[in-house]
Amino acid sequence: MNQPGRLHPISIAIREIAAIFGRMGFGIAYGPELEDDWHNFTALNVPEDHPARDMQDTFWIKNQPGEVLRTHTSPVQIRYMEEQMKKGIEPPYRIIVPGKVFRNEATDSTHEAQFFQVEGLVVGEDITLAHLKGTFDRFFREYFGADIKTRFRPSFFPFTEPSVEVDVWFESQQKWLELGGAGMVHPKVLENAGVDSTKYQGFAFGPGLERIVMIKYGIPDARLFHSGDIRFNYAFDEKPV
Ligand code: 2U9
Repeated sequence: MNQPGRLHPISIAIREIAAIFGRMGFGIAYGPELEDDWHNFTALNVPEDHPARDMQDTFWIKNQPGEVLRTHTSPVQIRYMEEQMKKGIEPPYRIIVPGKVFRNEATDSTHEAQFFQVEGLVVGEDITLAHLKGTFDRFFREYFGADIKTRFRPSFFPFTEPSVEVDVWFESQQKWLELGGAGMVHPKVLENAGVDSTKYQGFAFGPGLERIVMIKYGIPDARLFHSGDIRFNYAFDEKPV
């Protein structure tokens, strides 16, 4: 029997998330999955001896020193700022960056060696952590429903200062779930991308996509996303492609 195709739930989520951020004035940016050391690590203030660079965490390319499968989508924001500044286009910038990322680690029900992130970046004058809080509240309310609330806990990332973990309260389950990190872009990172950090500030965020989609639909195992079983796709979208 001929069955029409269906969108993968990751594709559905990226479209929904892009639409929500689109209504808040965000554009969308893409970049290469094969990255160089500068865009994946150095420009993002990840030092030479940081464990993230370790062989255990990063897929390096054989006989190609300095080339990596990107470990996050953050290098795309660096490329975006570099390109805008080269063209003489100053902030404000507002982008989200959905894309596949790679980690050299053992897989289980909540970890895959490849997964998706939706990162975001806002750069402008007088941008504060309050703008980040407002943006997250609005996004999660639209994606999960009006009865959620968000809270920030202090955290650390080399590329943001201060850094926060973002929790979302689910009224129906009466619990907080950790949904990703965020923070104010480190001034060194703005400078590395050619942006004047004395004039502009920014916030950035980097949740993993599978976790958000698993919570929305109650999906029990992250490995289902990349199983290649077409019946999985039929569970999420009524409309043929
Ligand atoms: C630029 C500056 C700052 C992106 C960010 C996170 C916080 C974060 C991890 C969460 C779990 C990745 O999926 S994960 O392993 N990331 O929490 N990412 S802020 O910050 C940026 C990005 C680009 C130029």
